[in-house]
Amino acid sequence: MLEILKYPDPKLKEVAREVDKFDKKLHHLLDQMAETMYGANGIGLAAPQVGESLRLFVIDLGPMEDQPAKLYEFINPVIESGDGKIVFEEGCLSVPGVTEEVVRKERVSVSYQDRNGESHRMVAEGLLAVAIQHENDHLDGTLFIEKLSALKRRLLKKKLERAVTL
Ligand code: Y12
Ligand code: CO
Repeated sequence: MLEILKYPDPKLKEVAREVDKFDKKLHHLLDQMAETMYGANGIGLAAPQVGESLRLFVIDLGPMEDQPAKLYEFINPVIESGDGKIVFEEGCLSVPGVTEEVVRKERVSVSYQDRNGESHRMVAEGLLAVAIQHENDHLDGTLFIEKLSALKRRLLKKKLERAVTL
């Protein structure tokens, strides 16, 4: 298991760099990230959360509506477009103990590469679209708590800072 960095670790605020080597080291990192996500009962994990400043993330939402669980790996993702609006109660393994409603696009079109460097495009909606946007924000150093109203964000940050200094 890899260590999951927690808010307010400054590494969570960095903009991650593109992946340019699709080698064994990358495959090992992806495998370790999936193991870490499952081990922490998460449904998504981005490389910056484990201290790796790289543009990649893994998602597994578990079994849904008669569909078996599926592990998604997104490398160098780019959200090309989005539409609609969805409000979802989000949590994050880097902000333990906090869940808040966040407004996102209901549907997104995302281009990305797989672990072998092959390019793909996917249209995702609902929970998968939420997860992709949440994880993609990590690659730009943004946590879901930054998406809240100014008042909610201020109250929550005070609460989190108090918890850190206790
Ligand atoms: C929808 C919303 C957010 C995402 C991003 C991925 N988020 C997670 O994987 C959140 C995991 C999580 C796990 C927690 O711990 C346990 O369940 C044991 C948790 O509970 C506490 O921190 C107390 C909160 C969040 C994808 C899709
Ligand atoms: Co997160």
